[in-house]
Amino acid sequence: MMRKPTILVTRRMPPAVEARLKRDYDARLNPDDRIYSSEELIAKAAGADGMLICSSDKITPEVVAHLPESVKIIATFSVGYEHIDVMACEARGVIATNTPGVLTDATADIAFLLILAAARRAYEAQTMLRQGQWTGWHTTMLLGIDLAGKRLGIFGMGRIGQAVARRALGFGMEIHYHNRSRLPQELEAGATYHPTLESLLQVSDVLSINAPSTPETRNILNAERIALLPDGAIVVNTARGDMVDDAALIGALRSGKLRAAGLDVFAGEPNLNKEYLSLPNAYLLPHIGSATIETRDRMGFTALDNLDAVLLHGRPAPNRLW
Ligand code: 8YV
Repeated sequence: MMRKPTILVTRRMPPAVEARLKRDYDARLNPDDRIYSSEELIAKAAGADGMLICSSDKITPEVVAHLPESVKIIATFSVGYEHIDVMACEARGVIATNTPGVLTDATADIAFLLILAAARRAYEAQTMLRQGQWTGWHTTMLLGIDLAGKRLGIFGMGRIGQAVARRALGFGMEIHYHNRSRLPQELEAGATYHPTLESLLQVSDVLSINAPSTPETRNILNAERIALLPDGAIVVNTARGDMVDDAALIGALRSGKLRAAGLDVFAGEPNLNKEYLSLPNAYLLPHIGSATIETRDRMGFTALDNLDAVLLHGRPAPNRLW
């Protein structure tokens, strides 16, 4: 019988994913879920045919250069792939893959949770109640804003941006977006295209960041661009924290330029800028956009479909990055 290919699995996986890994591969699992250093990644990959990684693993050009020859494919358990130097992989002939499509709805749901929480002051309300400070109802207690009739600006109109737009239509919002290229009319579904981010910001009562993190988008929401937003706007981010200049966002939340923010992602996770913690108008989540039972299984299975194609079936990976 042919030997099972060996996979280095850098993080603990959902049980159903580990079961499939064990069935089809000689899987080097990480039951303690400790994050490996670059040196450990390289050492543990010795003799492995493939790697199943997460966004917490940094696949730098140095790591790629030192990976054993045996590694043919690196499958990341994520749609984002800013942690992988795809060019370095390409140069060495290592296939890199991601998991697009399967976490669209879960992430769009969290974007909406953040929009609602920010608009309706959910953190302040929850805190008041839990701290025993709710002394009774009155007409001006904890007033938020309506979403119906407000303009939602979506920066990055890929799968997740479009799923946020679909939800927003149900809430009676008007959709605007900026994307590298304009969508075909049927996908636009009545949304207004802005050829520049600056133009989008000027009409965004609520801004939702759904773009990928790239060298071009890093720190893109800086003080000058925040100043373009309407006074009292809301900023929501479910994509990557490094697209936001934290000091500028915190300043705008303090000054009242912005009404509120909802953030699921942060620069330098999990070590977010501590100043966010003292802001009552910041609704903060620990990167749970894709954290549902069904979605995490689908992410693992999609990563496995990529590994299977290359290592079990000798076929092209369905979600190859180059
Ligand atoms: C994951 C994500 O939680 O898919 C992504 O890009 O950010 C999240 O779904 C995480 O990155 C898992 O590796």
